[in-house]
Amino acid sequence: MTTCLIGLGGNLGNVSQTIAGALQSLSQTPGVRVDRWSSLYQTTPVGSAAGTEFTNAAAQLETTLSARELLSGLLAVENQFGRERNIEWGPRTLDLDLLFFGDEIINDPPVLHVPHSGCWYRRFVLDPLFELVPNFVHPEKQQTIAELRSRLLARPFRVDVLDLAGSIDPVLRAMQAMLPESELRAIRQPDEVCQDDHGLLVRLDSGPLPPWALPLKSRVGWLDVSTRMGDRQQKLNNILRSAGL
Ligand code: PH2
Ligand code: MG
Ligand code: MG
Repeated sequence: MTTCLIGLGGNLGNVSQTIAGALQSLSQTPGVRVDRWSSLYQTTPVGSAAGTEFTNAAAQLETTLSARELLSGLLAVENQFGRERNIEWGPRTLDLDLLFFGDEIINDPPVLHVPHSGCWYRRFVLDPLFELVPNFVHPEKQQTIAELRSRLLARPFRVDVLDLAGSIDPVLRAMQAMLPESELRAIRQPDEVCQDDHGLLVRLDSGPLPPWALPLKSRVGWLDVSTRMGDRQQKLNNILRSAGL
């Protein structure tokens, strides 16, 4: 048996009814038991194509399935509730994300990444999780859900952006002007990284890391958003919005 945590969300149709129905369907999936679920959260849509306000929740499951089998089960329930996949990060009736599969770290691209890559800095994930499992330790970040969430609540909200190409300043200046509650800094050398763990450390570009940056890879808060979505400003905007700014 493996204890799993999933995120539930949607912003099309009657989402609270859909989420209740999805939990019911999951509990009827062979090899899956739904143990606990959080209350529903109304959340700010993250992503330029995401549409209107979302409803989000989290649930704790026990399963005898493998992570891959469970993922197929989640997909089947998404389809049952009319999920369509035409716009990336677009509006949806139901999204079921496998956040944690026990304390396993699984990278089986393109579909299976556990822990879910965005779960450690998104309030729409951490708020419902905090209600269920505040002391659960994120196996990669080595911080509890409560610790990860409290970083998002701190003000000013600090984000260190790894700037390997030395070109991020204009983006940071533009974002900073719009978001006085945040403190955005470009990091070009390891000694510029703050030693405490209160902020997020993110990377917005792609390519190999230079030797000086390799030690940062193991740091709590590391985020590589290099391969997904449009331009850097949009990426940073998504991170700030999903952190609750
Ligand atoms: N899911 C997305 C994109 N944006 N925004 C909120 N508030 N909640 C979500 O679940 C969500 C989102 C892609 O899965
Ligand atoms: Mg999702
Ligand atoms: Mg999903």
